[in-house]
Amino acid sequence: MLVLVRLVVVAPLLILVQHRLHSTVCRLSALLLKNLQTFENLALCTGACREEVLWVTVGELLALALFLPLTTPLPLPTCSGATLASPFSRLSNPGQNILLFPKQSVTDYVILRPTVKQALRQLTVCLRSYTGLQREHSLFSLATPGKDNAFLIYPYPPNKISISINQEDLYFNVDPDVLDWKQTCVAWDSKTGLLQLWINGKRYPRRVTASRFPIGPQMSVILGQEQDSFGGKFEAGQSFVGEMSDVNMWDYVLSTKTISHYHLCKSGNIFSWANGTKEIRGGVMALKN
Ligand SMILES: [Ca+2]
Repeated sequence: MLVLVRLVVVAPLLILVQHRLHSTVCRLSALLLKNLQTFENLALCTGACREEVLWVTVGELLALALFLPLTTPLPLPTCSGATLASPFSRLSNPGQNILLFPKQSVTDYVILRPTVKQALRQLTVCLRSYTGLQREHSLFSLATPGKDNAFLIYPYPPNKISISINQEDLYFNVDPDVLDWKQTCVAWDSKTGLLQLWINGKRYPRRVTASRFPIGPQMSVILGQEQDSFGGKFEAGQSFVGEMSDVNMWDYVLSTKTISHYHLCKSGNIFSWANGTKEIRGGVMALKN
């Protein structure tokens, strides 16, 4: 009788448990491999973004522990909620603002107040923008007293962009625009003059500026308009019309690995989109995702 019970009840139970354990170990290995990318994200993320990645990972591990059938793979968690297929088409973290510049004007703009105590020997600026503009326009205008184009990001759609450093204009040929969110990053090092431009994580051929002067520390940073004097003298034909988000500034050069990462969600150390002061002028609207 005991043998029969063992054969009919215990043996199948043991086989089932073994199978489950084996299956779980396999899935755990697969999950860890899949999440190498996630952990890489984690290293780049801070604040709410970091929590989001952590919670999704914890959720997946809990699901495994409870033997939930994972017949379809869980989506790869990201900082922005974007899928890997179109990493730059989605928006920023939930709760962060998008600025809408609704019309061509000289009155709609946003002043940023970066924390800069000494002249910048290095600078990286990243931002996301979404516009249907087919004319030239300012994406990011940083003026210092006496230098209206101390650091200027100025696209000429569809496939050219000018970066100005201390009044020196350098032109980059870039891939033609598509009507979608676009991440633009520019980094400059005053010691070497090395100027780098990335659009959607792709770095274009690097340039070297003649200028080697540090920028600032006094500076006027404006989104939506192009300054021809310190804090003013705008032209409607250079204004930005569209949406902008995730403008961050660093007083050092970000690595290509960080910038080329699909889900850059690192906050700037001298201006952070999440926490920095943004002063809205005119008809600019702050919108949620
Ligand atoms: Ca100017």
